[in-house]
Amino acid sequence: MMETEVKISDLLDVAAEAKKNCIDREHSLKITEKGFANYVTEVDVKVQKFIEEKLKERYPSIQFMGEEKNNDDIDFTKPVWILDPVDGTSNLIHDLQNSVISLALYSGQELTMGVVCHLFADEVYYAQKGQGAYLNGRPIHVSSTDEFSKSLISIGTSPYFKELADDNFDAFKKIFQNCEDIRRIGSAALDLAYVAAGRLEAYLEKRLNPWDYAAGVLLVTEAGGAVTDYCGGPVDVTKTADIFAGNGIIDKKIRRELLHWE
Ligand code: 2AM
Ligand code: CA
Repeated sequence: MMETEVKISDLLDVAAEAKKNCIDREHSLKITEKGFANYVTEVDVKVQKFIEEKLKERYPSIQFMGEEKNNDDIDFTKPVWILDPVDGTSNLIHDLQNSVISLALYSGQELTMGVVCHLFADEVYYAQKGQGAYLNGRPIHVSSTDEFSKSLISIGTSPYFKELADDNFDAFKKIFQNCEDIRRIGSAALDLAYVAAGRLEAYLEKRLNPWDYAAGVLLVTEAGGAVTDYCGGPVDVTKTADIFAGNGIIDKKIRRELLHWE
C-alpha cells in the first residue's frame, strides 16, 4: 500500500465514528491503573480497538502504533499509524471535557497526516504534509504575537515523572512572570492543536510519547509554527521526546531570553 493512496477523509471518518460509538460516561469510569497516576479507561481500549480494526480493513499493510498496546516490533522505515485513542485520559476520568483522539500517519520517515478530534467540542483539526492545517475545514494559522506580555503559554507538567518537578516549575515560574499567563490543559495533542489555531503562543512538556504529540506536531508545522526539543533542536517523532512548540517567535524567545536553553 503506497502512502499516496491514503485518504485524509478516511482518518476523519474513522475518528468521527469512534467518537460517536465509543464515548460514554459509564465506560470512562471503568479504570485500570497502568502506573502511578497513569490510568487507562475502557473508553481508551474501545476507541483503540475500533480504530485499529477500521484502519486494518481499509489499509491492511500499514503498521499500527497505539498507546494501549506493545509497540516493540514497529519498523519505522515503513508506514505506521500513530494513535492515542484518548489523549487527556485524566481529564476524561474527571469529566473535565478536554480530551481528544490523536491519529497520525508516519510514512517515508516523516509525518504525512494528522488528525486531532475533540471528544467534547465540535472541533476536528487536521493537516497533511505540504497542504496546510485546518479546523473543521477552515485553514488555521499560528498567532503572529511577538511580545511576551501578549502571550498565553501552555505548560505540561509531565505528571508521570515527579522528579522533574523542580526544573519544570522553575521554568514555568519564569514564563509566568514574563508572559500574559500560563495554562495547563492536560492533553498534549489539544495543546498543540491550540497552538496551530493561534489560541496559544507556545506549549512545552517533557517526555511525551509519539502518540501524544505526532498529529499535533504536523498541525503546528503546517499552520506555520515550529516544534523543537527544549534546546531548539529537531525532534525524532518515533521516540519519547521533550516538546517545545510555538508560533516560531515566542517559543524561540522563551528558550533564548528567559530560560537560556538555546
Ligand atoms: P494521556 O492523557 O493519553 O495519558 C499530560 O501531561 C500529557 O502527558 C497528556 O497528553 C498525557 O496523555 C501524556 N502522557 C500519557 N502517558 C504518558 C507517559 N507515560 N509519559 C509521559 N506523558 C504521558
Ligand atoms: Ca492516552
